[in-house]
Amino acid sequence: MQLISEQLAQFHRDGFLVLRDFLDAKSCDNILKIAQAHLDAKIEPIETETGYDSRDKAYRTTITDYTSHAKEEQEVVRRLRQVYQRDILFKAWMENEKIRPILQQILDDQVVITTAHHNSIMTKMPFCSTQTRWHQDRRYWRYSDDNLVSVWLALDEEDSTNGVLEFIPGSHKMKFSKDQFDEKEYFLESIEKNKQLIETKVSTNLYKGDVVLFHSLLLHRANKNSTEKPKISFVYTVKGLQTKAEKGSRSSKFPEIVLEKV
Ligand SMILES: O=C(O)CCC(=O)C(=O)O
Repeated sequence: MQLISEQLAQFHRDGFLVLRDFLDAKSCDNILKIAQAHLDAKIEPIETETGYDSRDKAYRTTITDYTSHAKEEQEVVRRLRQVYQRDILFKAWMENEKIRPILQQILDDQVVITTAHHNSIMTKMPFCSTQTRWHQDRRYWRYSDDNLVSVWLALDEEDSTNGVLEFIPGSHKMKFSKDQFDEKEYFLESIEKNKQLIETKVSTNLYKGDVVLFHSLLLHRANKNSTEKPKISFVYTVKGLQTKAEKGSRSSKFPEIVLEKV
C-alpha cells in the first residue's frame, strides 16, 4: 500500500496523517488482550502515572533503565515500555509490511524501528489519568536530524473525552525560541504568541484500527480520560536509516531494528 501524492504532501505540510481503518479489528483486539494482561500484572518495564508527570528533563534525556521502581501497589500504569520484545503480536505490528511502504515514502529512506523511544502501549486510565501538555517528542531524543515519525494505533475509540491526540498543524517546521517552553520543554500555554498558535489546533476522533503518523517535531497534546473506560493505544517510533543516534546518548543505547525494504 502506498500513499497517493496528496496524502504525502499533506503529511509534509501538516506533520501528521490519519490512515483510517488500517489494522483489522481482530488484530487490534488480540493486541489489546495481551496489553491488558501485561497491564493487569504490571509487567515491567512500565511507567506509572506519577512517574509520567513528575520526571524532569535530565531524567527524560538520560534514562536507560525503564523499570518504574514503583513501590506502591496502587500505582496506576501510564504505559508499558519496551513492547517490541514483550510479545510476538506487538513485534508483528511494529514490523507490519502493509505500513512499511508508507513509512518508506514518508521517511524517504529505509525504515528503522528505534526501540529507545515510544515503543509503548500508552494508556489513559479512568479517574486518575492526567493531561499531556503541548510538547515535541524530539526534545529528549538525540539524533543527527529530525527524520523520525511516530506510529499511533488506536485500539478502540479515542475522542476528546478520553484523551485523543491534538496537533498544531505545520508546527514541525516552525522555529521556536527557548522562552516559548518551560523547564521541561513543554510549550507554554500562558504566553500570547503561543496562545495564537494553539488556537490553530486540530484533532479528529479515532476508531479501532485507525493509525496516526506524526512527525517527531510536531507539537501535540492530549486530555486526561474523563470517561469510565480505559483508553489503550499502541505507539512506536521509526527513523530513516541515514538518521543516526548520537553516540553515548540514551537514543543510542537500545537496539535498532532495520526493516527490509519492501
Ligand atoms: O496519551 C497522551 O497523553 C499523549 C502521549 C504523548 O503525546 C507522548 O507521550 O508523547
